[in-house]
Amino acid sequence: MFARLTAAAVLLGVSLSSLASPGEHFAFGHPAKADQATRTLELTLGDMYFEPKSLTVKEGETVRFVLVNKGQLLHEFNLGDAAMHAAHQQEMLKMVASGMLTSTGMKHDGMAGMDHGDMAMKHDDPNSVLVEPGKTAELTWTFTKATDLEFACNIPGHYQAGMVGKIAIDH
Ligand SMILES: [Cu+2]
Repeated sequence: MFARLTAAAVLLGVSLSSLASPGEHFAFGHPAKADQATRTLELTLGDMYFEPKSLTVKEGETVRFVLVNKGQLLHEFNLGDAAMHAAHQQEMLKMVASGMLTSTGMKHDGMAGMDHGDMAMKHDDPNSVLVEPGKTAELTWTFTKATDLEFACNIPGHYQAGMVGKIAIDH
């Protein structure tokens, strides 16, 4: 009985942490509106690379990232530290295993009928955006604190194949 309750609590915790609200704040900053950005940076996402490979931003700066996928595969642009990326890779593995995430896109069929438990599988983290092949997506972020940040693609195997870059934050 105790084990079952603990398992339920763990599941609930996962579910809640995945239901990030748009106003959510992270240790290194928070999402912002595109028109609040003071700089636009364009990045190319390709099959297993980012170009450029590293970025420098200023502490307090709001950057609008324009993400152009020139590859044949679905890619992600995700802001976080190495531990956050490792955790997100586990979530994405589950999405692939469930058939919700394919190599070229996200399945939207059946999403409307999801019950609360399935909501944990939704890819809606405010620090992340998926970019389908040939498409462009945007993410605007305010960097509030200098940390060891990386931008990464956490689709299974991509980070390990080289889809990760460093973000240096100037004071
Ligand atoms: Cu990728």
